[in-house]
Amino acid sequence: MTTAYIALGSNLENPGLQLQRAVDDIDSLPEVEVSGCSKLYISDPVGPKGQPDYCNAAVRIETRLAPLALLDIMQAIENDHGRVRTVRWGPRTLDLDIILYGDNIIESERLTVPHYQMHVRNFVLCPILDIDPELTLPDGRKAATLLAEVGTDGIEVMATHYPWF
Ligand code: A4P
Ligand code: MG
Repeated sequence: MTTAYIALGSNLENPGLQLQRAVDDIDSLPEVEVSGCSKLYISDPVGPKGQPDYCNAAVRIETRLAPLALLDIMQAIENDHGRVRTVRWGPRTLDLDIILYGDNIIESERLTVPHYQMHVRNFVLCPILDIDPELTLPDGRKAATLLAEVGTDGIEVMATHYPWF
């Protein structure tokens, strides 16, 4: 089994409920067990201006799926939530990013792990630190140190314990 972290984001069509449904969808996969869930956050959009605020959260999972198989399943859940891919960093009903996959470093055409922006995004670092305050990246950097560098501007807790609604 491998422990992995998935970041969830949504800023369309009732984002908080989209994320809660997505956690349920991930937990109901036969190949995946959710072993931890963060608080629910609201955050200022990074990327194109004029898009709605985001809801963000993260889950820790235990899985036997290989990284690309996990990506395929996460993309299938995104598609189930009506995700349409248009503008890079543009609005979306559901975004599921693989943040960490064990201590693996993966650089392939379809997958970069650790996620290439995780160290500069408080809306990724805050949720994974809810689950694991001592979390360390494969290169030895502590997630808590990265969050202290990035700060917590533009992000607020919406709900503490899952289920959030
Ligand atoms: N891909 C590569 N590595 C990964 C990974 N670790 N996890 C590839 C998931 N996918 C990965 O992603 C494009 C391609 O990235 C995938 O086909 C996969 O093969 P996408 O989800 O289709 O496109 P995207 O999400 O628009 O692009 P990108 O660059 O992944 O955007 P991000 O980084 O996901 O950013 N602001 C706030 N406040 N909160 C947010 O959650 N999210 C974004 C999206 C922008 N601004 C935000 C937020
Ligand atoms: Mg994405």
